[in-house]
Amino acid sequence: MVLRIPLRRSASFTPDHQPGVEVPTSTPLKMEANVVVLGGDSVGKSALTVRFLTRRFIGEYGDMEFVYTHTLALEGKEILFHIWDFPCSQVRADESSSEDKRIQWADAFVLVYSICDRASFNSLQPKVQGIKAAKEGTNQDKVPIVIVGNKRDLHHRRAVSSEEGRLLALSMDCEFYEVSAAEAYHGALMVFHGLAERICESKLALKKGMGIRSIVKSVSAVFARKRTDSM
Ligand SMILES: Nc1nc2c(ncn2[C@@H]2O[C@H](COP(=O)(O)OP(=O)(O)OP(=O)(O)O)[C@@H](O)[C@H]2O)c(=O)[nH]1
Ligand SMILES: [Mg+2]
Repeated sequence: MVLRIPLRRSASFTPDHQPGVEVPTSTPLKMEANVVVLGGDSVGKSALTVRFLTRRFIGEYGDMEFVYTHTLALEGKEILFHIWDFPCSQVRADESSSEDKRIQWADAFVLVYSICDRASFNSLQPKVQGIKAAKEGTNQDKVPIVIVGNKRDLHHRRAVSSEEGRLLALSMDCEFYEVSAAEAYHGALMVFHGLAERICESKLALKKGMGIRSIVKSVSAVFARKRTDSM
């Protein structure tokens, strides 16, 4: 079931949950994550999102902005995605801080380029750097990011090789997929599956980090107590 919620410009960007946190329900393996789909003009952000949600390719998507809600089952876990898809034209029209607000809102990112559009590919590296810089110092050191080369069916117009896409993702510690939203559902499913796995990994790393931090804290407290006792 897909829920469509058109956003108003004045919508609050404040996240209503902690990043990738388990939802406290009777089923403990439920998680929730805010996902933003970013990328250049007409690279297929909406096509990819709608393909994942409905399994369909409609062809034209207009320039509406939506937050979709969708649940994905993954190896005994359920991930509730809130997926924010907005047209590239709006990023240009809005004040420059709007993309920063979307980045703050998100726990995970899908970055799309078109394999026929080199400029859309070139724009991704600074975007990944911007996301990582924005999340630095938060409890989200390992940000789940998937890079997607879309329009794979248009191989006669290819301007970016698969190897370049793969290398970029590798160098930025991101997941990589090359897909055709127009041709198949499977690619879109793989993208969000891969993202869900990254979200789980990031959550695990966060738990481990918190575990180590609390051990260090207790050991430091013991030593501090010993020092005061011996004074
Ligand atoms: N051949 C082909 N066309 C695609 C594919 N994905 C999207 N398109 C087409 O590319 C155009 C743009 O797709 P959108 O999904 O609207 O692109 P977008 O990135 O959401 O664009 P904005 O929201 O305007 O920034 C549409 O005409 C789609 O039909 C694909 O995999 N293959
Ligand atoms: Mg769109």
